[in-house]
Order: sequence, then C-alpha cells, then structure tokens
Amino acid sequence: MRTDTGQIVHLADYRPTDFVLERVDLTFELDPQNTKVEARLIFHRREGVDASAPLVLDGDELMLSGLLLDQIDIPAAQYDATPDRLTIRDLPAETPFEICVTNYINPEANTQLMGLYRTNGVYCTQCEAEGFRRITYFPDRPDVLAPYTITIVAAKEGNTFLLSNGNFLGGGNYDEGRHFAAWFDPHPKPSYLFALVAGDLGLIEDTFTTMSGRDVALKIYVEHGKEPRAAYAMDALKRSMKWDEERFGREYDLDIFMIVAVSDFNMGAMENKGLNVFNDKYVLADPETATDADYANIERIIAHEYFHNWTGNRITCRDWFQLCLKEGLTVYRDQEFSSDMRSRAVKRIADVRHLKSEQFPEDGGPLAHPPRPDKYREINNFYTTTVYEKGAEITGMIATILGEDDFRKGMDLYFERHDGDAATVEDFVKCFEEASGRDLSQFFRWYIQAGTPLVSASTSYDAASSTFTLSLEQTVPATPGQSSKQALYIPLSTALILDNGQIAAPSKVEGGEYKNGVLHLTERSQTFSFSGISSRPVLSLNRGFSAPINLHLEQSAEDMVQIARHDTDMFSRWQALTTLAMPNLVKATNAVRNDAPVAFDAGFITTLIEVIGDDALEPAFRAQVLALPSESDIAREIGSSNDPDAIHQARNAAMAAIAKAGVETLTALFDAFEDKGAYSPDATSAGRRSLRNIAMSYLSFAEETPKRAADAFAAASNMTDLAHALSILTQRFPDSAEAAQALATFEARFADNALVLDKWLSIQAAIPGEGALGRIKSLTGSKHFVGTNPNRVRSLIGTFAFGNPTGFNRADGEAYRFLAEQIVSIDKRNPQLAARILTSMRSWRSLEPVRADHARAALTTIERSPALSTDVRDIVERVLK
Ligand code: 0A1
Ligand code: ZN
Repeated sequence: MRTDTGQIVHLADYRPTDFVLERVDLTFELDPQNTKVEARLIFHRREGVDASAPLVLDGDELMLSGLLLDQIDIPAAQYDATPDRLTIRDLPAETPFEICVTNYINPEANTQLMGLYRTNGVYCTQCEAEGFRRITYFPDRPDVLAPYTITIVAAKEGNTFLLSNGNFLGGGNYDEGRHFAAWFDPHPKPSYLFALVAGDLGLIEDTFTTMSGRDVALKIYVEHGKEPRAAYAMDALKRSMKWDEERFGREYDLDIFMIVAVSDFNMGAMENKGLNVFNDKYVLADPETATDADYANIERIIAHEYFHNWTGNRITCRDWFQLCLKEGLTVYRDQEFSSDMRSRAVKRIADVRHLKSEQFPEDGGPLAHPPRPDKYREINNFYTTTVYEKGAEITGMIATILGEDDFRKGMDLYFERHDGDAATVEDFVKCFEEASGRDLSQFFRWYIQAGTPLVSASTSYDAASSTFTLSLEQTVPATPGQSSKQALYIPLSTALILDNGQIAAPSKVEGGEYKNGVLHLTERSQTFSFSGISSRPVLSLNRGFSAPINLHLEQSAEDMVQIARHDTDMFSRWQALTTLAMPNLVKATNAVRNDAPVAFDAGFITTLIEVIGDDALEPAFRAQVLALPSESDIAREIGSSNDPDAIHQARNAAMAAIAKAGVETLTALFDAFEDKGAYSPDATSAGRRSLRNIAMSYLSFAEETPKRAADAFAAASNMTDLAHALSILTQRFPDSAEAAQALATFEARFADNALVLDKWLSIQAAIPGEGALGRIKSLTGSKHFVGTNPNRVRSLIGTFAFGNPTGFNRADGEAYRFLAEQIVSIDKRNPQLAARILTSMRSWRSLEPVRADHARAALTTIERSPALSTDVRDIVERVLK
C-alpha cells in the first residue's frame, strides 16, 4: 500500500511531458502470482525540450527486472528505479527510440483492486485514475495518448478468453498448455483506458449496425450460468448506441464492443476503450433477483460507460483536474438518455432528490470542492458527486442558457474540434461560446467556485400598472479554501401562473434577460419587472430545477398549493409539495425535542392526499410525491445541532398522520396497483409498483400488525415487491416473528446469490434504532459477509453509515468508534473503499454537541493511526479541519 507522502498536486503546475509517446506494445504472460509484463514504448523528445532532460516514468509498488534501449541493455549508471519511479538519462535528442521495460507483478496479492488483479478466478484490470502504473512503468497521465498493441499469453485452462482493447488481431497456441491472443487499438488513448481480462466466462452475443452501416459485434461476458441475466444489459446497450447516433450523431468506432461483469470492483463500472468492465451488480438482472431500481441503474450505467466512448475516450482529459469534463458531461448524457427512455419529469425529480441528498451536503461541508478543483492530494477522492452530478447540472445549465439548437451546435463543434485531444474544461466551454455567440466567462465560475448558491427572492404586484416585480439576490457561501465568491450566472426557468392556471405572457420584461421562460440572473442583486400581468400571479421559480441552488422565497401556503395543483411543469408541482412538507417536518422535529405535541398543517396533508389520488397523474410521479424529504434532507434544512432521533420520530409522525388521514386513498392505491401478469421492468410498470409499495409503507403506520407486509412478502412475484415487503417488516416490526421468518426465508432462498444477499445485508443494516450496531457487528460474522468484496462491505458497513441515521448516530458514539475500527482495517487492503465509506462522517459538525464530540474523537483515532493510506488520510484530515 502507498502510504501518505502529503504531496499536493496543483493545476497551476501542469506542463506537457518532455517526451512524446508514439506507440505502446505490451506483452503479458499471465500467472496468478507472477505475471510477466513486457512493455515496449516508442518515444521521441518533444520539440524544444533540453537534450539532457531524463525520461521519468511512473510506478507504484513495482520492481524492475529488465530495461533495454533500442534492444540493448541500459547500464545501471544510466537509470534509477524505485517502486514508484523509473528515471532514464542520456536518451537520444532527436530520433525516436524504443524503451523496453520488463517487470513481474502479483495479481493475486492485489487487494486494492487497482492495476491487474484477480476476481473469482478471472484476471481483470482497473487503471483509472492511476492504476496503470501498478502494471508497468509508464507516463501514467491522461494527456499521453498512443495506439496500443497487446499480446496476452496464458494457460489455456482457466483462461478461455483473453481480452483487451480494440480489434482482435488473432491468436492461437503458444507453447505447452498455453495460448495467446493479440489486440490492436488504433485509437490513441491514455493508459487509464487500458484493460485486460482473462478467464473462463459465459458469453452472450448480439450485433449492432451503425448509422453508416457497419456491423459491430456486441459481447457481454459474465460468470458461467449467469448468461440469461445479461439480456437486459444487452438491450440497454443497443438502445444506448442507437440513442447516441440519433441525439448526438455519435457512431461507434471499433468492430467489437465488449462488457465484462466482475464481482470485485471498487466503483460502478469503467469505460475502457472497447472493453468496459462492470461491477456485476450493474449488469445482472432478472425479475426474481433484481429490483426495478436495479434495472434502471443497469440501463443508466450501461449507457454512461458507452457514452464515454466519445465523451472521455475519443476526447479525453488533459489532466485529472478536468475530470468533470468527461464525467459531468457523460452524466448529463446518461440522464438525458434515461429521460428519453422513461418519464422525463420523474427522472428529473429522482435526479434532483439525489443531488440534494448527496451533492448539497458535500458542497456544504468540509469536503466541498469546485467541480474543477485546482489541487488534490489523492485523485481517487475526487470521483465525487460534485464532479459527477454538479458537473452534469452545469452542462444542463449551458443547455438551458443556449437553448437546444445552439447547445447541439456547441456539442458538434466540441466533437469536431477536439476529437483525439486531451482537452480542458476551457476548451469545452469555448465551443459553446463560439456556437452561440454568448460570452460564458462569468458562467465559467460554476466550475471553479464551490458551494451551493443561495438565491433569495421577493415579489410584489402592482394592480394599477399590471406589473409584477421579482427581486433576486444571490450569495455563494464560503467553502474550504474559498472565503469570498463572485456572482454566478444563474439561469432560472420561471413562470407566472394566473388564477385560471394559465401561464402569463408578459408584454415586456425589464431588468435583465428573459427568454424562452428563462431569467438570466447575473448580478448579485437584480430586479425584474414583468408588464402586462392582468391579475396577481403565482410565481413558479427554478422550474425543472434549472439551476442547482437553494431558493428562499416567501410564498404563502395557498400559492404553493396552487403550484402543486396546477403547474404545467410536473417537477414544480413535486417541488411545491416538498416545500410545503419541509416546515412541517422541521416544526415536528422541534416539537419532539421539546416534548411538545406534534401537529401537521391540515392543508398540506389534504393537498398531498388529493394529488396522490389523482388518477390523471402517472403513478411514478405520485410515488415521488409520497416519498417525503429524507431524514438527511431534514437535517440539512435544520442545519445545526441536529438530533437524528428527533428527526426520525418527527418524520415517522408525519407518515402516521398522512396514513391516518389518507387511509382510504392509500388502501385504494394498494389494491388498484397490484401487479398482475408477467413482470416487466419498463418505467410504467415500475411506477405502478413503486406507488403500491409506498402506499403499503404508509399503511404500515396506520396498522398495528405486520400482516399486510407479511402477506405481500408471501405473495411477491418479483424482487421489487419482495425486498420492499422485507424492508417494511424489518423496519416497522423489527421484533416480530414475521420479520424474523421473512429474513430467514429470504436468506435461504437466495443463499447462492451474493448480489441478492447484498440486499439482505443492506435491509438489515438500515433497520433504525439502538439495536442496529449489535446487528451490524453480528452480521460482519455472517458467512455471507466477505470483507474483501467491495459490494458486501458497502451493503453492510456503507448502508449503516450512510443510510441509518438513528442507528449510526447513536448518542453514546459507539457506532462512530465501530466505524473508525472498520475504516482502519479496510484501509489496509483497499484504501479507496475505506476512504469512500469514511465520507459518511462529512456532516458531523452539524450534529448536536454530544454526538459531535464523539464523532470528532472517533475521527481523531483514525487520524492518529499509523500507516494510513493517502486516500484515508486526505479525507480524515479534511473532515476534521
Ligand atoms: N470512469 C468511471 C468511474 C471509475 C473511476 C475510478 C475507478 O477506479 C476504481 C473505476 C471507475 C465512470 O465514470 O464510470
Ligand atoms: Zn463516467
């Protein structure tokens, strides 16, 4: 393991390499413990670089075993080799030369899952961001692009397939018991997109004919016996390929596209050129074992990785500071894809929920950073929701500001101008400036300023002059390292709704740009006046969440109800109901803390029940309306001195009150949306299930016994319904015989399916209350919990820390101490995983003082423990700062 050196990398220090890499030729002789890697690299000195400059290659835990220059041994005096660097001096000044590096690595001992490792008997690689340097010495940075030729030699037994990037060149017998395969990837790529997979795997195949008529072979490799569970992923892949052609004019560019599903993987998936590697959780699905959410995630992630072929691979990043160039844009693209495949409004609501519950807390806490940071200590810690999701929001704002046509022109220009480049965020934004003629220099601040802006709005209406006035003021809070902020360019989709539900068409708007329903807020304070408004309108602001901001708008409950009932923008209707719910939940939390009676506004409850009973609305939308703000959303709204127990009780009380008042409507929904007939994962069917299931959650608050959930568990014909029933049983009736029985049945039925047992682990990890920690501790001893597998660890420890506010934040601090021990122990084998789970502590300062003290103490224990990885040290120090 690399332990911390405390070194910080700065964007301002960027400079190109001294040597240009022309070609890469790699030969692997695979062995579980002793794989030989031979790398032949052709370089030439970049023009203008001093003839004495040495070639410096990156390594990580490597040991050099041979080194040739143009096929001749390099004398020891001419180079220095350490585990993390190879420096070669006295290289040709003008002519290209070949360096041949030989080294041996041990895939089986690689528990970090970076570089070449073994997973269930399969060889697999993960190179983003800096994993390639764990395979061989190399200029391991994204601005070094070259075509690769790969030869893989391995025992035939156990390695039916030998896969790498690009097109297949050929293969055959090698020597006794071994065979080989050769691949060539003609598209110059950085090392982080390299991949190699070898093993015995099952395969499903299909073809796709591209828009220019080329046939592409599609292959998905999974563990034997799991082939039928890859059918949905294949379908999603073909739809993604078609969509990228139709929507962005992007065609696939190799003869073959492969996906491999592996069971040990640190993240969701990886876009290696022509050979995507996936966490099997995001490939495998069938109705019996996967939920609707699993299907939606598979569709989204298959699309995401595929879309990277253009946004990430053909055009890559100059350096890791530009990560959001590929990630923010690709998330924007996958969100658009899912919106086209499903309900756009429901998708937007789900994305905004996710943004607010994950990115907003990051942006408002000690780990806040700009989407394009300017320094980092450990790049692995920057694969964050800010880079991904806020990055996607920024792309969406460009589309909103420019409008559809100019946005597409900008994208076309970007693809045309930067194909084959390692680009920067500046390059990207410039394409939109040129395509639209707009100056986006102020807009660019979104990339380099951290923090969620707050927009405060106040309104007035003057009947005499038929004028509506909207005053806006923006502030961006201070974040670590950025105390003062500049005003942002904030596009606010806005409508004025009249009494009759119509949207007003003002005769004139003054005070700033207002075009196609979008207000362009560019000043710190700006007042817009709308003329020709015949009666007092209701303001619907930031429709569709056109900008990722917090909004303060004094609006009466009546106005919000008007929006909730009549806005033509479904997102705004949902938002109005959420905005109505929040003060109720905050007030209830305070009441719980003060031992005062808890009461809810009757108007809010009535409107909610009316909306969910409206059959004209799609079921998935109604389910989103029923899903109240989460406990962490409420904590964020309260802001400081939080008591998670009180929030939990208050939210439950709200659910109980809604259940009581709406029992008829909820029962009717539960009865009407029973799944009849064969399961289909489509969005409409999934929406019906989600409405029925959330209705059942509410009904569990109105009922004394677990009967309804136990019956639903027994009757379930798909995993969505089964897992939901199990959640209700265990969360609402944790001590019941029915809950124990259902857990045992579930465990026995899926005993041989690790991905389903992850649900069994996470459902139990989420059970609230005092008993949680004991349960988690005992589950770490379960035979289903494999501490080396990231999915198992995330399901149990991750769900506990991120998704069980009362259990994790117990007042005695025991759970923080437990987490600290876990982090230190996980860090020894897998620093990336440990660091990510540790980010669950990022909001500790907003807890009430007793809990906050315990949290600080536990974090300090981690900080003081010896030999921490750079990953964990970076997070713990920032969280404590
Ligand atoms: N580029 C991938 C995410 C990813 C990043 C790092 C990894 O290393 C463990 C793996 C995957 C994506 O955006 O899907
Ligand atoms: Zn990505």
